Amino acid sequence: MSYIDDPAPGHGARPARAWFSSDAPSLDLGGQWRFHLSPSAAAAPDGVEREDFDDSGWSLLPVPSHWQLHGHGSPAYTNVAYPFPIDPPFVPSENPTGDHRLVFDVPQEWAGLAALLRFDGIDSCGRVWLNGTELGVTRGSRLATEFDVSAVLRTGPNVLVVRVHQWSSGSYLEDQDMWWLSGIFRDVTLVARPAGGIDDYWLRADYDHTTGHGLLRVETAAPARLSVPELGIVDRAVDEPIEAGVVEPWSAESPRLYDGTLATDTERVPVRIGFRTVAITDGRITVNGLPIMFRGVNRHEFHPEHGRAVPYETARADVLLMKQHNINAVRTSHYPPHPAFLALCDELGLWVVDECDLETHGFSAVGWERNPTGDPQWRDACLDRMARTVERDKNRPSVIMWSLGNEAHTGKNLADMAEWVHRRDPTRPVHYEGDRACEYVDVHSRMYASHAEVEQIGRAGGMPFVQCEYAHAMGNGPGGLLEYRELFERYPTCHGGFVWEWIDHGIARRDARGREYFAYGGDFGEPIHDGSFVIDGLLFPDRTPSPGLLELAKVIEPVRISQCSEGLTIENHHDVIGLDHLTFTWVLEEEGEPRASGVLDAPEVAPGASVCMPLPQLPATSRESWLTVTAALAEDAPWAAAGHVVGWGQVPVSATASGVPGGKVAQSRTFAAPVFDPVDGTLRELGGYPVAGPRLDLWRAPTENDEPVEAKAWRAAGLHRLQHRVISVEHAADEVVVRSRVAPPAQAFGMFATYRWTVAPDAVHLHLDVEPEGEWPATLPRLGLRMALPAALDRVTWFGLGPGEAYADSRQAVRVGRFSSTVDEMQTPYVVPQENGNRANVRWATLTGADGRGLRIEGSPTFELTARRWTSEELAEARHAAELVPGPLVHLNLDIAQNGLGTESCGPGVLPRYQLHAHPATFQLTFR
Ligand code: IPT
Repeated sequence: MSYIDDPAPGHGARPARAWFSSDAPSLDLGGQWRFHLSPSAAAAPDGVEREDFDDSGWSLLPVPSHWQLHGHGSPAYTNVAYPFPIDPPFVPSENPTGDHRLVFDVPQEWAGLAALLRFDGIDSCGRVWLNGTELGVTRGSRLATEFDVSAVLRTGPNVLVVRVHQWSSGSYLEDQDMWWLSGIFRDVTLVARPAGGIDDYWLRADYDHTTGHGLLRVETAAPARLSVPELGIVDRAVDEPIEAGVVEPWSAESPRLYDGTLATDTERVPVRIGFRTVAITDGRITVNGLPIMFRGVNRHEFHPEHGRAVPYETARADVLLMKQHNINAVRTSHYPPHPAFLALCDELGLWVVDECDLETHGFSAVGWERNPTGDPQWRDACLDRMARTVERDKNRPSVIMWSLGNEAHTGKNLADMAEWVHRRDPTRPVHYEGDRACEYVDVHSRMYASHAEVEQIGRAGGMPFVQCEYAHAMGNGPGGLLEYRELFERYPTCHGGFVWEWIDHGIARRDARGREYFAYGGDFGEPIHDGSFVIDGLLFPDRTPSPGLLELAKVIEPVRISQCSEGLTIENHHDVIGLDHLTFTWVLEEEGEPRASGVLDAPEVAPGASVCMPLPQLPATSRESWLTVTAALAEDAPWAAAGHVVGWGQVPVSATASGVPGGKVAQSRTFAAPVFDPVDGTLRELGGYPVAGPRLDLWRAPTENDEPVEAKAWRAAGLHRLQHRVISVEHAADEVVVRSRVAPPAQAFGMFATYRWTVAPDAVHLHLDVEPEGEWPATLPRLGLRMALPAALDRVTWFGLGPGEAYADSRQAVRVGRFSSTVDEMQTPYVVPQENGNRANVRWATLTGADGRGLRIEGSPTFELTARRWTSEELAEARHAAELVPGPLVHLNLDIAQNGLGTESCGPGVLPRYQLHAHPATFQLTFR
């Protein structure tokens, strides 16, 4: 059997060990390498390993990288399906094979030093030679492999050759839902190993929450000494546990690290120590004695240009963005990340579930027959991957749980992996969602459980429960986050969960017209692909936060401010820390205009506690007024600057705040009389502007959460092609009444819509009555009016919820205020175009041109507003955002309501309370 197909782990490598740096010399071998791609292993050139091989005709390729992102072959995306036959452990002969060559110089100081060559990630299988000598074969794409090169390395020029195969037996174990991308995609480092150095170490820093004491236990290969100056530990032998005295514990909320040094006579290793103890007690996961709540996300490693070759600054940006959006936990779906990411989690504070590089999801297509996790011939590979995960990352305080992998069904090899972890590292619980019966794991885990199921699980109690994936953030959504949070908080054994997923894996490309777009499955001509299912993150591919991330940040905010009988409630939802790092300020706005502001003297609130306090002294107002209270960082934190808002709340403070429209508008202009079509009664001119509509509309460009179920029903019902029959048009002096029936073709159900226009000198008033007839078979995407205005009216100001979009079940992140934007800026650039940009509970809005003139629309009390330069039909038609071309009109939807969003792209649909059904309704708008 070829080494490519061999189901065993790779060979030739040194045993796995901790990832660390030291004062021993090292050489980063990243940079421009010579590269040649062959369509198969058989077609690859002979003799590449020879030092004198002539590679001068080869291309240059940066390392680390994926060759598909540098013009060699192309990326391919599948979620579950293997893009090759299920014929384990064999892979196709058509196996793109990339030869990489580098000549590097080793300085004279290295003479006589032992050394190793470390590869932090090669996808999927690499055969390695140094100076013509074969070192071995790597497998386990997202795991480190180290070869001892002491006998082969020399000072002066050395020739390193790596032959990488896209497919190998390892591919069967790496069926994660992501792009298939190959190559040497993480660092390559030459590391000197001084004799008597610290080859490997395991530093455990326990925290006893009953005494506040820390205890250090250090395992090293060679006798070593530890110094932690801040703790008065100086050059202490580590052969026995070291009592550290009273210490500040490490947590995601307070990531206290003590700097130290682990040393032998020949090597010094800087260590960052975080004291913490993880336990499961009475069905609850505790850290340092306190139960914790995961406000987490699943993070794949992704960059829109570099794929999984994620630059350090990008990894850092991820951690900062997470912290800035109140996220406190990461599941490293579905493989160990670059180790530097975990060091950032230690430093900035995130709970980490570190997942092994293992997924065999494609076997679900054949009823899990011959699934590697149940087949003895794959046992070593499974255990090897687990050991390499644990050994590499064992020193990270942020890692508080190991995960065996993802979607690999259940099997003996998984049970053996769990057993190995339990023996090797009893300090951290084991997670694996696929162990449905919880036979070998320590926590119960589910993915995409509906609210009702979470409720059941929470009620039943027992083991600690996490949703390792939930709230599928594909396209516009997720909806229903608030209701998940309520359940997580209601039941003590519920520990929250991890939203699927952190970022859209869209690959930056330019189309024939030079427009930038983000590619997804199928865009590279892949014969088998899963389309946009790879675009399901809280960040757009360029790391712009989506509305879904803003919603999540608000839902999980650790300080909550709301109304109570005496005034304001402040709740502290941190697990560990108080609120004294926050400054509370308030602002009173009258119809969205600031009237007064001040600092709130908030009392200290312990974690899990709340206080109710009186409102500040406020001046009287007459129009709709809201008090907004904001909790912001009082000082710069390592992850955000002073002033960064952590939580906020609004309290209505005027009689009109219940939604009764605001006060008078200053009228400075006359309003041209409206013009109605004499035959069908539709409005043709409003305020002197040519307009189309308004008329009844039920359609929206389906979201990706609508598509699998709801949108099918909507299309079957014909809601995308309504027809309007004018029943009657009555003209009176200052009134026009149009009665119509609106219905899809081939259906008997319909809706009567009566438009009653009243014309005043300074305004036109519309009173719409809607009356459904017959059996409506499905929910409605929306219920409201659509109309079109000249494109020049593209500046929008509104008083309502904002600044961002909001939907019935995703409405926590917006607040009542006065906002200004433009039609272009009101679009949310979902990678796959779909309904977006809805502004909710709008009391009034103005649409004006450059001259400041335009139209004002008032609700009675409110309406929902979308404005765009294309129609819903054009929006639904486009496959990429760049395809949307502004037309000559601004298209408005003025809605009574829209259906919620839900997460049915993978998970539950819209909760009943947020579903929109055909119902009799009255809707009033005034145009000025
Ligand atoms: C689940 C996978 O674990 C995850 O990797 C991703 O593919 C997600 O689905 C969908 O985006 S598995 C699914 C069968 C619930």
